[in-house]
Amino acid sequence: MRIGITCYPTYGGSGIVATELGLELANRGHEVHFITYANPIRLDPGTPRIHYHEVEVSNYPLFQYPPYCLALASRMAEVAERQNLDLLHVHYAIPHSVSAFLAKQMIVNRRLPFITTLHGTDITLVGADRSYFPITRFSIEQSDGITTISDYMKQRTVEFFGIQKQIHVIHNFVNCSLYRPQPEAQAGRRRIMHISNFRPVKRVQDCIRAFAEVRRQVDAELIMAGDGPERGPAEALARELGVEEAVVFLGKQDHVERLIPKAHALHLPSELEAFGLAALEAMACGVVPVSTRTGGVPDLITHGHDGFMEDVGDIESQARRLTELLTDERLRERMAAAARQTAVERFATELLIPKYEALYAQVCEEAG
Ligand code: GMT
Repeated sequence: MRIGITCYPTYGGSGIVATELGLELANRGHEVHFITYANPIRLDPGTPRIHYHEVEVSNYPLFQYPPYCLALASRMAEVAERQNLDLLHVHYAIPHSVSAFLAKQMIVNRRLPFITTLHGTDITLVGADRSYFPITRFSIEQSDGITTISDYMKQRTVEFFGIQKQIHVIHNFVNCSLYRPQPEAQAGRRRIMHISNFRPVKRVQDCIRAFAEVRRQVDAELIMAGDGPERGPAEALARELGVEEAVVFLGKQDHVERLIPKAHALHLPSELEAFGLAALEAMACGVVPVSTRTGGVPDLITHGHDGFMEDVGDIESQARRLTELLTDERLRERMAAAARQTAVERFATELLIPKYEALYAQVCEEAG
């Protein structure tokens, strides 16, 4: 098939999933056209059957806000015509599904179906905002196919937006050949890792507070990968709690599959996670996640078996779990093996990409 994919190309889980999906589809022989404002991260130029079409947004003195949504719609329609795309698949509802809807209307001589994948904050935060609620609901309803990444997200979308159409749950996936355990990388000090875009919803300061508790018993280090508005306050807190020597802020990272296997535990203390892709990537690497019991995380983690889930803000319990993992080698090894097994048996790319392919075939057939 010839598939157009649109996502937020910079750092963020939805863009990562969209990019990995495009790469996997291309591996399986499909022709994939990314239509975005920048080359997606994790996408190496020159990958066979992958094409990138940049959306240029020109400014004009009248525009206080340049209309990216319209430039994107124009580019989608143009690429769809020129490349004879079978469908568009947009990730993150706003504004991508609105642009796809417009592009579909612009194609006159045939039908161009589009699929919207809902990832999290597009529903829980942005879409819930009064100014975006009606257009979000409209564009989801107009989609020819709707998918989301966890049962929680499906329920939330139905309850909050009253969507009548079928919503397919296709969980996030991981390439288990790329993300794999590397015991030799774990040499040296005990290591906790956090990976996120450092937005308030990630509660990164809880990582620092829990780590300060862990440090009372274990000579561990904390690796903070990613960047965003909460990085400064987290750095200040590390200084305030006297643990700054043991906390490393790496900034944005492109190849987390090389980084994660170095850790002995992953800490994800988010307020809300629609799924928790970083936890899945860690599990595939045999790194046990300590997360919060929130949103779609229970779709992924079985508490006490392949990871731990504690209440949001319960730093004491989170620190206790992290300490257990760093000090009890048999527990860590048992849970690491179970985490890897969960990733391989339930969330491997080979299991989940065919679900997208089946949906593509279905919406194209329905479009005639
Ligand atoms: O918050 C992020 O990590 C970014 C955000 C996004 O939409 O780009 O991620 C969401 O999508 C990921 C991939 O499907 C999910 O694994 C994350 O749980 C979800 N984030 C939130 O719900 C906060």
